[in-house]
Amino acid sequence: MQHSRSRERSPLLVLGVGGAGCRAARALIQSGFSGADVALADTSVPAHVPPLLGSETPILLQRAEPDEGSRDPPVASSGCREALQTTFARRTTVLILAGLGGRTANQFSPLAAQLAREGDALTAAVVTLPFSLMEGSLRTGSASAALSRLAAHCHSTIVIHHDSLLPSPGHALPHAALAVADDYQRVVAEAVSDLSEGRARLLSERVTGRELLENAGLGSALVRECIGESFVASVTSVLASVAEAPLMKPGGVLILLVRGAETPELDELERYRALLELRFSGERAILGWTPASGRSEQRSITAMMFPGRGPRA
Ligand SMILES: Nc1nc2c(ncn2[C@@H]2O[C@H](COP(=O)(O)OP(=O)(O)OP(=O)(O)O)[C@@H](O)[C@H]2O)c(=O)[nH]1
Ligand SMILES: [Mg+2]
Repeated sequence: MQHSRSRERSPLLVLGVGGAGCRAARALIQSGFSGADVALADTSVPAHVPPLLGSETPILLQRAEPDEGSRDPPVASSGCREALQTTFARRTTVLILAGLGGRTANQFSPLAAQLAREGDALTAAVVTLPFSLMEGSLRTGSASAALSRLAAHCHSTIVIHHDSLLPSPGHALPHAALAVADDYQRVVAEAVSDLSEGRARLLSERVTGRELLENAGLGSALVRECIGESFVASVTSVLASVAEAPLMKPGGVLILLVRGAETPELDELERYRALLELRFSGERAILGWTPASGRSEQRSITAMMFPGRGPRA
């Protein structure tokens, strides 16, 4: 199993779990994301994956005994637990990516979260939930059971619902929606890492991105590309979609993270903050941005909605 490696560890580890999770983790790196180590955990070693920067740690997940259904809690071999623990050692943040619904993702992402958290890392996950019509109720049901187990261990868990990306409910062609979901997962993972590593500048004083993630709980995300459109206009329309969904309760947090804005736009957004605070009084709405960097300069807004538990938890 994995043992200490000679090169220096990054405090941030991105862990892909299962087929879709591993693909998402690789896509993140391919998009130019840096400043993190990447580990790919799956029950089989992919046959011909081209090596990527030589910086990925493969972790072979093994079940200790055959499992019949997928609803049982994971029974992992001790070697596989050890491999995860070794990979998590001395990390300050572990970000788990997975497509819930798969047997591997369902079983091992909650375990990975548990071990990361026991290792004292800020533990966050960005996961997808299956298409309910196309993938069936068995898969959807097992995915939501896995989500509960996962969220119980994570400081923050952000869900991307595949269903919400279909042009209409029951739409028969999920391929385009899958591509959108891939993109969402990458953008949201970048936003989470910007928050956890202090790269995102928040317009709300007295709170850091890390503190937000430590208390966020379970939420969902919305990504909006801003092509040829002002950010304030986009923020306004994102807010309208958020307001339509009666999601936010007192104690909830809404984080809007803007990427790719120019300085005058940021000034405009800063002025917009007062309005935002008024609109969401009682809840915490936090606007922030990620300063321009070498990596993807896609103009986008990521809205992360953590509803909170309301007055009576
Ligand atoms: N966005 C996106 N989601 C995917 C993709 N492939 C699979 N998924 C989703 O992820 C879920 C899990 O699929 P996999 O990751 O292949 O499954 P696994 O975790 O490897 O589990 P097993 O292979 O069954 O052991 C599926 O139910 C889909 O909802 C993909 O390419 N993009
Ligand atoms: Mg698989």
